[in-house]
Amino acid sequence: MAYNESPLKDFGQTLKVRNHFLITTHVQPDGDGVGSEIALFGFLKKLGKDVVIFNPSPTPEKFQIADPNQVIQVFALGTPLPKVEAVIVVDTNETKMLGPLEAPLKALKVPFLFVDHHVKELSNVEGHLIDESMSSSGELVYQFIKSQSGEVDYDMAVALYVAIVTDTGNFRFQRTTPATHEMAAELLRKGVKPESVFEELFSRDSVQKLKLLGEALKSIEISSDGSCAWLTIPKEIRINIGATIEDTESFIGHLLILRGVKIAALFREEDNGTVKLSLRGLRKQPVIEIAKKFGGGGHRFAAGARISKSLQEAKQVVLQEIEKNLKNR
Ligand SMILES: [Mn+2]
Repeated sequence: MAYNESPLKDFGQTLKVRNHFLITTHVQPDGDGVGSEIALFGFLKKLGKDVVIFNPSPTPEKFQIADPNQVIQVFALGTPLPKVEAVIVVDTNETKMLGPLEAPLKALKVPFLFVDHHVKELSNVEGHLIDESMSSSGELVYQFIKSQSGEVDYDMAVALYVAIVTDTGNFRFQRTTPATHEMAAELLRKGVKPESVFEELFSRDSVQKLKLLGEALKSIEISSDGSCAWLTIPKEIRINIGATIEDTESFIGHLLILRGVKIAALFREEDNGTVKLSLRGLRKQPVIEIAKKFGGGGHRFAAGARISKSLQEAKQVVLQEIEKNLKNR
Protein backbone atom coordinates (compact mmCIF):
# COMPACT_ATOMS: atom_id res chain seq x y z
CA MET A 1 0.00 0.00 0.00
CA ALA A 2 1.28 3.44 -0.84
CA TYR A 3 1.95 5.61 2.12
CA ASN A 4 -0.64 8.34 2.61
CA GLU A 5 1.21 11.23 1.05
CA SER A 6 -0.69 14.21 2.29
CA PRO A 7 1.00 14.57 5.71
CA LEU A 8 4.34 14.14 3.92
CA LYS A 9 3.50 16.87 1.40
CA ASP A 10 2.29 19.20 4.16
CA PHE A 11 5.43 18.61 6.16
CA GLY A 12 7.55 19.33 3.08
CA GLN A 13 5.77 22.64 2.72
CA THR A 14 6.39 23.47 6.39
CA LEU A 15 10.12 22.93 5.87
CA LYS A 16 10.32 24.70 2.52
CA VAL A 17 9.07 28.05 3.81
CA ARG A 18 11.73 28.15 6.55
CA ASN A 19 15.51 28.42 6.25
CA HIS A 20 17.06 27.89 9.68
CA PHE A 21 16.58 24.65 11.56
CA LEU A 22 17.78 22.93 14.70
CA ILE A 23 17.39 19.14 14.76
CA THR A 24 17.41 17.15 17.98
CA THR A 25 16.38 13.82 19.50
CA HIS A 26 15.72 12.23 22.88
CA VAL A 27 18.25 11.80 25.70
CA GLN A 28 20.51 8.76 25.35
CA PRO A 29 20.05 8.79 21.58
CA ASP A 30 19.74 5.46 19.79
CA GLY A 31 20.58 4.41 16.26
CA ASP A 32 17.17 5.47 15.00
CA GLY A 33 17.40 8.92 16.57
CA VAL A 34 20.91 9.62 15.30
CA GLY A 35 20.33 8.06 11.86
CA SER A 36 17.10 10.01 11.34
CA GLU A 37 18.77 13.26 12.36
CA ILE A 38 21.65 12.78 9.92
CA ALA A 39 19.34 11.89 7.03
CA LEU A 40 17.12 14.91 7.64
CA PHE A 41 20.21 17.07 8.03
CA GLY A 42 21.47 15.88 4.63
CA PHE A 43 18.09 16.45 3.02
CA LEU A 44 17.82 20.01 4.34
CA LYS A 45 21.44 20.82 3.44
CA LYS A 46 20.77 19.77 -0.15
CA LEU A 47 17.88 22.25 -0.18
CA GLY A 48 20.38 24.94 0.80
CA LYS A 49 18.99 25.32 4.32
CA ASP A 50 20.93 26.33 7.39
CA VAL A 51 20.84 23.34 9.77
CA VAL A 52 22.45 22.40 13.07
CA ILE A 53 22.01 19.30 15.20
CA PHE A 54 22.14 19.71 18.97
CA ASN A 55 21.55 16.66 21.16
CA PRO A 56 20.94 16.47 24.90
CA SER A 57 23.49 13.67 25.30
CA PRO A 58 26.51 12.38 23.40
CA THR A 59 26.21 9.87 20.57
CA PRO A 60 27.15 6.38 21.83
CA GLU A 61 30.32 5.27 20.08
CA LYS A 62 28.66 2.48 18.12
CA PHE A 63 26.28 4.94 16.43
CA GLN A 64 29.04 7.29 15.31
CA ILE A 65 29.11 5.36 12.03
CA ALA A 66 25.91 7.27 11.25
CA ASP A 67 27.65 10.62 11.75
CA PRO A 68 31.00 10.29 9.90
CA ASN A 69 31.46 14.07 9.57
CA GLN A 70 30.61 14.64 13.23
CA VAL A 71 27.97 17.26 12.58
CA ILE A 72 26.11 16.39 15.79
CA GLN A 73 26.86 18.82 18.60
CA VAL A 74 26.22 17.95 22.22
CA PHE A 75 24.44 20.59 24.24
CA ALA A 76 26.11 21.79 27.42
CA LEU A 77 24.17 23.84 29.96
CA GLY A 78 24.74 27.51 29.33
CA THR A 79 25.66 27.11 25.66
CA PRO A 80 23.68 29.66 23.65
CA LEU A 81 21.60 28.02 20.93
CA PRO A 82 21.54 29.50 17.43
CA LYS A 83 18.55 31.51 16.24
CA VAL A 84 16.41 29.16 14.16
CA GLU A 85 12.90 29.22 12.72
CA ALA A 86 11.91 25.73 13.82
CA VAL A 87 13.11 22.87 16.00
CA ILE A 88 12.76 19.43 14.43
CA VAL A 89 12.51 16.69 17.05
CA VAL A 90 13.02 13.13 15.81
CA ASP A 91 12.17 9.79 17.43
CA THR A 92 10.04 11.16 20.29
CA ASN A 93 7.00 13.38 20.51
CA GLU A 94 7.43 14.31 24.11
CA THR A 95 9.47 17.39 25.00
CA LYS A 96 10.32 15.94 28.41
CA MET A 97 12.43 13.36 26.56
CA LEU A 98 14.76 16.22 25.54
CA GLY A 99 16.12 16.34 29.09
CA PRO A 100 18.41 19.35 29.64
CA LEU A 101 17.55 20.71 26.17
CA GLU A 102 13.82 20.98 26.85
CA ALA A 103 13.85 24.36 28.59
CA PRO A 104 16.42 26.11 26.36
CA LEU A 105 14.67 24.89 23.20
CA LYS A 106 11.28 26.04 24.46
CA ALA A 107 12.85 29.42 25.26
CA LEU A 108 13.61 29.85 21.53
CA LYS A 109 9.85 30.37 21.09
CA VAL A 110 9.76 28.75 17.66
CA PRO A 111 7.58 25.85 16.46
CA PHE A 112 8.55 22.30 17.37
CA LEU A 113 8.09 19.86 14.48
CA PHE A 114 7.96 16.21 15.54
CA VAL A 115 9.03 13.35 13.27
CA ASP A 116 8.28 10.17 15.15
CA HIS A 117 6.83 6.66 15.29
CA HIS A 118 6.09 6.36 19.02
CA VAL A 119 2.61 6.35 20.54
CA LYS A 120 1.15 9.83 20.14
CA GLU A 121 1.46 11.92 23.26
CA LEU A 122 0.76 15.26 21.56
CA SER A 123 -2.81 16.47 21.85
CA ASN A 124 -2.73 17.81 18.29
CA VAL A 125 -0.55 16.05 15.74
CA GLU A 126 -1.42 18.35 12.85
CA GLY A 127 1.66 19.77 11.16
CA HIS A 128 3.85 16.99 12.56
CA LEU A 129 4.99 13.76 10.98
CA ILE A 130 3.95 11.05 13.40
CA ASP A 131 3.20 7.55 12.19
CA GLU A 132 3.02 4.68 14.65
CA SER A 133 2.89 2.11 11.85
CA MET A 134 6.48 2.88 10.83
CA SER A 135 9.23 0.47 11.89
CA SER A 136 11.45 3.39 12.76
CA SER A 137 11.69 7.15 12.57
CA GLY A 138 14.30 6.46 9.90
CA GLU A 139 11.76 4.75 7.68
CA LEU A 140 9.44 7.71 8.10
CA VAL A 141 12.26 10.12 7.22
CA TYR A 142 13.08 7.99 4.16
CA GLN A 143 9.44 8.02 3.00
CA PHE A 144 9.40 11.77 3.54
CA ILE A 145 12.60 12.39 1.55
CA LYS A 146 11.26 10.21 -1.28
CA SER A 147 7.95 12.12 -1.29
CA GLN A 148 9.98 15.30 -1.78
CA SER A 149 12.03 13.72 -4.59
CA GLY A 150 15.08 14.31 -2.42
CA GLU A 151 18.36 12.52 -3.09
CA VAL A 152 19.66 9.98 -0.56
CA ASP A 153 23.46 10.04 -0.75
CA TYR A 154 25.82 7.42 0.69
CA ASP A 155 26.17 9.06 4.13
CA MET A 156 22.41 9.44 4.45
CA ALA A 157 21.96 5.82 3.32
CA VAL A 158 24.29 4.53 6.04
CA ALA A 159 22.51 6.67 8.64
CA LEU A 160 19.10 5.40 7.56
CA TYR A 161 20.33 1.82 7.48
CA VAL A 162 21.59 2.18 11.06
CA ALA A 163 18.17 3.57 11.99
CA ILE A 164 16.20 0.67 10.54
CA VAL A 165 18.44 -2.21 11.59
CA THR A 166 18.56 -1.00 15.18
CA ASP A 167 14.85 -0.22 15.53
CA THR A 168 13.63 -3.38 13.79
CA GLY A 169 16.04 -5.64 15.72
CA ASN A 170 17.61 -6.64 12.40
CA PHE A 171 14.31 -6.80 10.54
CA ARG A 172 12.48 -9.05 12.97
CA PHE A 173 10.14 -6.84 15.02
CA GLN A 174 6.45 -6.57 14.35
CA ARG A 175 6.44 -3.38 12.30
CA THR A 176 8.97 -4.69 9.78
CA THR A 177 7.08 -4.55 6.48
CA PRO A 178 7.75 -5.13 2.78
CA ALA A 179 8.34 -1.37 2.57
CA THR A 180 11.03 -1.65 5.26
CA HIS A 181 12.83 -4.29 3.20
CA GLU A 182 12.37 -2.29 0.00
CA MET A 183 13.97 0.64 1.74
CA ALA A 184 16.85 -1.56 2.90
CA ALA A 185 17.33 -2.78 -0.69
CA GLU A 186 17.51 0.79 -1.93
CA LEU A 187 20.05 1.69 0.77
CA LEU A 188 22.24 -1.27 -0.24
CA ARG A 189 22.10 0.01 -3.84
CA LYS A 190 23.51 3.28 -2.50
CA GLY A 191 26.54 1.34 -1.31
CA VAL A 192 25.73 0.41 2.28
CA LYS A 193 27.65 -2.71 3.34
CA PRO A 194 25.50 -4.65 5.83
CA GLU A 195 28.42 -6.58 7.30
CA SER A 196 30.47 -3.47 8.13
CA VAL A 197 27.44 -1.77 9.64
CA PHE A 198 26.72 -4.87 11.69
CA GLU A 199 30.32 -4.97 12.95
CA GLU A 200 30.22 -1.31 13.94
CA LEU A 201 26.91 -1.72 15.73
CA PHE A 202 27.07 -5.14 17.29
CA SER A 203 30.63 -6.49 17.32
CA ARG A 204 32.17 -3.98 19.65
CA ASP A 205 31.09 -4.88 23.14
CA SER A 206 33.41 -4.93 26.12
CA VAL A 207 34.19 -7.91 28.32
CA GLN A 208 32.60 -5.87 31.13
CA LYS A 209 29.31 -5.85 29.25
CA LEU A 210 29.32 -9.63 28.88
CA LYS A 211 30.19 -10.05 32.56
CA LEU A 212 27.32 -7.78 33.51
CA LEU A 213 25.03 -9.74 31.19
CA GLY A 214 26.06 -12.87 33.08
CA GLU A 215 25.16 -11.26 36.40
CA ALA A 216 21.90 -9.90 34.98
CA LEU A 217 20.90 -13.32 33.65
CA LYS A 218 21.67 -14.87 37.03
CA SER A 219 19.15 -12.46 38.55
CA ILE A 220 16.31 -13.84 36.44
CA GLU A 221 12.98 -14.32 38.17
CA ILE A 222 9.80 -15.64 36.64
CA SER A 223 6.17 -15.60 37.71
CA SER A 224 4.64 -18.90 38.83
CA ASP A 225 2.67 -19.27 35.57
CA GLY A 226 5.67 -18.31 33.46
CA SER A 227 3.98 -15.37 31.76
CA CYS A 228 6.30 -12.71 33.16
CA ALA A 229 10.07 -12.74 33.54
CA TRP A 230 12.35 -10.03 34.80
CA LEU A 231 15.98 -9.11 35.35
CA THR A 232 17.42 -6.82 37.98
CA ILE A 233 20.62 -4.82 37.68
CA PRO A 234 21.66 -3.07 40.89
CA LYS A 235 23.94 -0.09 40.43
CA GLU A 236 26.60 -1.60 42.66
CA ILE A 237 27.04 -4.67 40.46
CA ARG A 238 27.21 -2.58 37.29
CA ILE A 239 29.79 -0.23 38.79
CA ASN A 240 31.90 -3.01 40.31
CA ILE A 241 32.13 -4.74 36.94
CA GLY A 242 32.88 -1.46 35.20
CA ALA A 243 30.07 -1.69 32.66
CA THR A 244 28.16 1.34 31.37
CA ILE A 245 24.48 2.23 31.48
CA GLU A 246 24.11 1.68 27.73
CA ASP A 247 25.69 -1.75 28.04
CA THR A 248 22.41 -3.00 29.51
CA GLU A 249 20.21 -1.92 26.64
CA SER A 250 19.95 -5.24 24.82
CA PHE A 251 19.71 -7.39 27.95
CA ILE A 252 15.93 -7.54 28.05
CA GLY A 253 15.97 -9.21 24.64
CA HIS A 254 17.39 -12.36 26.23
CA LEU A 255 14.09 -12.88 28.09
CA LEU A 256 12.17 -13.09 24.84
CA ILE A 257 13.48 -16.58 24.11
CA LEU A 258 11.54 -18.01 27.06
CA ARG A 259 8.66 -20.29 26.26
CA GLY A 260 5.31 -18.77 27.23
CA VAL A 261 6.58 -15.41 28.39
CA LYS A 262 4.23 -12.51 27.60
CA ILE A 263 5.86 -9.68 29.46
CA ALA A 264 9.58 -9.20 29.97
CA ALA A 265 10.86 -6.52 32.33
CA LEU A 266 14.23 -5.13 33.23
CA PHE A 267 14.88 -3.07 36.35
CA ARG A 268 18.08 -1.08 36.16
CA GLU A 269 19.20 0.99 39.10
CA GLU A 270 20.59 4.32 37.86
CA ASP A 271 23.56 6.21 39.29
CA ASN A 272 21.20 8.49 41.23
CA GLY A 273 19.38 5.54 42.81
CA THR A 274 16.21 5.83 40.71
CA VAL A 275 15.07 2.96 38.51
CA LYS A 276 14.87 2.65 34.74
CA LEU A 277 12.16 0.17 33.85
CA SER A 278 12.13 -1.47 30.41
CA LEU A 279 9.21 -3.57 29.22
CA ARG A 280 8.64 -5.84 26.22
CA GLY A 281 5.34 -7.44 25.30
CA LEU A 282 5.11 -10.69 23.37
CA ARG A 283 2.30 -12.81 22.02
CA LYS A 284 0.23 -9.67 21.39
CA GLN A 285 0.49 -8.50 24.99
CA PRO A 286 0.84 -4.70 24.98
CA VAL A 287 2.96 -3.04 27.68
CA ILE A 288 2.50 0.65 26.93
CA GLU A 289 -0.27 1.10 29.54
CA ILE A 290 1.96 -0.32 32.26
CA ALA A 291 4.74 2.11 31.33
CA LYS A 292 2.28 5.00 31.31
CA LYS A 293 1.09 4.09 34.82
CA PHE A 294 4.59 4.99 35.96
CA GLY A 295 4.89 8.17 33.92
CA GLY A 296 6.67 6.53 31.00
CA GLY A 297 5.78 5.77 27.41
CA GLY A 298 7.13 4.30 24.21
CA HIS A 299 5.66 1.83 21.77
CA ARG A 300 2.77 -0.58 22.22
CA PHE A 301 5.03 -3.62 22.69
CA ALA A 302 8.23 -1.90 23.84
CA ALA A 303 8.00 0.74 26.49
CA GLY A 304 9.72 2.07 29.55
CA ALA A 305 9.62 4.47 32.46
CA ARG A 306 11.86 6.17 34.97
CA ILE A 307 10.70 5.53 38.51
CA SER A 308 11.80 7.59 41.51
CA LYS A 309 11.78 4.70 43.97
CA SER A 310 14.30 2.28 45.35
CA LEU A 311 14.94 -0.85 43.33
CA GLN A 312 12.93 -3.03 45.73
CA GLU A 313 9.97 -0.64 45.87
CA ALA A 314 9.92 -0.15 42.10
CA LYS A 315 9.95 -3.89 41.49
CA GLN A 316 7.12 -4.45 43.91
CA VAL A 317 4.75 -1.88 42.42
CA VAL A 318 5.59 -2.68 38.82
CA LEU A 319 5.23 -6.44 39.24
CA GLN A 320 1.86 -5.89 40.91
CA GLU A 321 0.78 -3.77 37.97
CA ILE A 322 2.00 -6.38 35.49
CA GLU A 323 0.12 -9.11 37.31
CA LYS A 324 -3.06 -7.03 37.25
CA ASN A 325 -2.53 -6.35 33.57
CA LEU A 326 -2.03 -10.00 32.65
CA LYS A 327 -5.10 -11.03 34.65
CA ASN A 328 -7.34 -8.51 32.93
CA ARG A 329 -6.72 -9.93 29.50
MN1 LIG B 1 12.73 4.82 17.00
